Amino acid sequence: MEMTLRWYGSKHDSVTLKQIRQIPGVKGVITTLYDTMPGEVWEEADIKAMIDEVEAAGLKVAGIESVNIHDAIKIGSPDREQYIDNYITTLERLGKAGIHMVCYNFMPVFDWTRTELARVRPDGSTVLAYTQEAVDKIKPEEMFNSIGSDMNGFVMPGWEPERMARVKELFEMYKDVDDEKLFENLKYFLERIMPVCDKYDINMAIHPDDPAWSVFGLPRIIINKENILRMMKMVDNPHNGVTFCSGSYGTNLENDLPDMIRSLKGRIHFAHVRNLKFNSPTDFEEAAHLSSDGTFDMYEIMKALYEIGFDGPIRPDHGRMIWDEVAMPGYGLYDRALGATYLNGLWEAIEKSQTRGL
Ligand code: DNO
Repeated sequence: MEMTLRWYGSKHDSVTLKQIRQIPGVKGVITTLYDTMPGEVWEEADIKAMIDEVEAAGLKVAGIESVNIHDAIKIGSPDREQYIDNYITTLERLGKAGIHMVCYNFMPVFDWTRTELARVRPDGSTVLAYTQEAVDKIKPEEMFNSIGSDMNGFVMPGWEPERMARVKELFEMYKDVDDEKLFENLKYFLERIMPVCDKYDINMAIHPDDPAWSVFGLPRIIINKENILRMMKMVDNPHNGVTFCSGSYGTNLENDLPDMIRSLKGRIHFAHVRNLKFNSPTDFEEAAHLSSDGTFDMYEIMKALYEIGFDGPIRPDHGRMIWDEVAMPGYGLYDRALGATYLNGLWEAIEKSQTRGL
């Protein structure tokens, strides 16, 4: 595996490449052209500038998170052809620039959803949290207003104000899209892009829906083992793979994370590893990465990744806000650096115990 950190670019991130470079074992970043809109073709010059900046800091671009999918593709409207063509051009340019992993999601309207961005934990740190009870009490168009003021002045990915202003309109656009239709549209998209992925060896890594169930009645399909295996089979190409995100699949306590990892052998192209603490099955908060701080057995998750021979980029995921840091919620430096170090420690122990036959 290749340990990385997500970075939003010097214009948007409070964390610098220099700081990332000093986290032991982190050799690369996962980034994106944050100023592009879904559906746009990425300019070659912008891709090059992004790579040059990262390389000048002694790091590499280990993959893109995300090249976002235009709603027309998810809805399956006639104008999707143009947006798929644009996506293919972007992939081609990324492939030519030496990028081989692209993360994306197929969630309608909302990307990841949280009801609190700064819940205080017993140790005084603050974390992102979710309760179904809070979602049930508000209308989708109120979602942004209810958490927007806690973003510490940053624009969070998937929560761009321009997009949130269109929530009502987006719901209307998705009104005829159910789970089956969404699967069908995903299959159509993947079949169209696989040739360019084959040509440039680009691993597509779909991110799970977070939380892993329907929110506000919207269809959500990337939520469990059954659905993800269906997706792997429906476009049976190794470039059609997944981002294994423990914190997203893990929102549903019925998902057996190590078992899911083993069943996806060869198709996990990217891993997000983090822990959650459950107060009830529908009330969870994001804990430190350490197993004992939350609900998941992080050792078993890393061991499953090791055993399937996972060799792609991995990153610690959302961190707690600690040590008075002011940053984008979930994406500060300190707790993610602790997370990377912990995951590296688990990996080293697993690797040495397996190779030395202990
Ligand atoms: C949240 C992230 C998601 C993820 C997208 C992938 O922190 O994990 O926003 O990047 O869903 O497209």
